[in-house]
Amino acid sequence: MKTIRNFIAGQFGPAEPPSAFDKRSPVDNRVIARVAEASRADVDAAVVAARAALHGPWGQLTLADRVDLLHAVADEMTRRFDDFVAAEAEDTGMPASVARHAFVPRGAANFKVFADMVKNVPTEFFEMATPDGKGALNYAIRRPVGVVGVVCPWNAPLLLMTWKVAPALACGNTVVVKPSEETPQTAVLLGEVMNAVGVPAGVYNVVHGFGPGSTGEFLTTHEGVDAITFTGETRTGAAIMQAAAVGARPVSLEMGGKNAAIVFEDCDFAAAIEGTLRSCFVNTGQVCLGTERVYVQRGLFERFVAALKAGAEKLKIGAPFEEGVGMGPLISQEHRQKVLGYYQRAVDEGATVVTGGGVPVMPGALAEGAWVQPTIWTGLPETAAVVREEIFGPCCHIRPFDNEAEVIALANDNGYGLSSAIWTTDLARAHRVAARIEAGIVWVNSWFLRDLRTPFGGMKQSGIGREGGVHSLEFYTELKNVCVKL
Ligand code: NAD
Ligand code: 6OD
Repeated sequence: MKTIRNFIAGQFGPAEPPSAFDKRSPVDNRVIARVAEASRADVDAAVVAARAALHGPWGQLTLADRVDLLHAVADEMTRRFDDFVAAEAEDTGMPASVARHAFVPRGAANFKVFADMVKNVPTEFFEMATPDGKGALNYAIRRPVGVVGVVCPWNAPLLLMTWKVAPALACGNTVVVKPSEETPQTAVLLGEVMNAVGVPAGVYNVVHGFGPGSTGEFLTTHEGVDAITFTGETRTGAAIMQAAAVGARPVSLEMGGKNAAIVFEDCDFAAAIEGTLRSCFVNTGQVCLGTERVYVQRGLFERFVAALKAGAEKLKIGAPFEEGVGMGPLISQEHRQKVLGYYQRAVDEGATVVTGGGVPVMPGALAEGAWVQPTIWTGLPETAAVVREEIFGPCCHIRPFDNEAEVIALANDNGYGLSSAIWTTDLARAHRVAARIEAGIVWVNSWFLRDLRTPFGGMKQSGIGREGGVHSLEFYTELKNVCVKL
């Protein structure tokens, strides 16, 4: 049985850690690894190592050398592409094609994009008059925030971790990463990459474990952590915000969503179906930006429901490396219980189950995996639990609407505000609706089209702060003004 170890100060922890937990496969529920659980002392050692690197070899590198090293990280990740795909697929059960075409390449791209961005970031400069007539010059410089605690979820582990680690390092910080207990492997592989290309020890550290009373809490309450960046559930984010309040430390929170797709009668029908299918079912619906509420203009409703049903029923459910697989299992048995609980609740609240609603029959050992069927409901009121709450599974509710004002009100009537997709060929309408939707990201005639320079984050209970492009630099640096009297 392999051991997934902590990575502290450039060293991997012992093969037989004093405390460890099982990592099970989502595909068949087998134990695939033992994962070292970091103690408070391990977390302390990681933070001390990160601080030492910040003031030592990492802090002394020129910007150009730092940028070159981060490019080398991306290149080494690309060289070890298959290892990352295998680890990501084994941990999450996602189709290898999703890891291969979307999440792993993005992991490497994050390092290149943010390294290049810090090289080119402009600064402010102001000349000012002074009473003696000689004047003064003001210029702003950016400095790293310090040691950053990075707390990650399990749904796109490498992409979401590097989305934070890459800009943090590019800005000159050092990090202590707490991967999800469900997905420990790619963070450790990244440690191997860091060592291989010569990133100084202590710049990147990984501590495994759980949240409350464990590694997550030890890290976020550690007084040596200068800033915390988190992706995960909204109620976890609230707990982390409280932890960050001690010492008044900055937090960036990327949290849950209950995202709406809005389909107008004048849409490109094929594109709307293809995009909505992806946004509901890719990664088994475990994408924060995914769609769980679909509003379709009445004249198109029946046709749209029938086409989405047909698309969902065509998805091949299977293990990551099976030929043609379109949907994997959920992350765990525990998460499956939660999703199936919502499937039952939908029925209890009077839904019409258009398709799915249960567990697929899987062959052999796969029968033990965390499988669920892609599921579509209609006929529920907006007050129903599956219409209001984030499920994080492969499911959506579809409801008809009559006009623009009505659908804007429906889409906005939710506590979350992460993303939305609008499908229409009327560009004026697209701009009008996009401006009024309460979400941090609005796609028009697409979904999950990502330019890493753009602001990313949620409104309302979906997040605090924006990452992406220069917005990441705002979080990962302190901006200081220098005023020089001439
Ligand atoms: P989660 O909140 O359960 O866990 C996230 C991380 O926080 C894990 O590493 C966990 O161990 C840790 N944690 C839990 N409690 C903690 C505590 N009290 N203190 C410190 N750390 C703690 O989330 P999850 O189930 O891993 O991920 C799914 C959720 O993440 C969904 O709600 C999804 O919408 C959200 N998500 C949001 C985004 C986004 O960008 N907005 C992206 C991906 C996922
Ligand atoms: O593309 C990204 O940068 C990003 N943060 C994606 C989030 C996916 C959520 O599951």
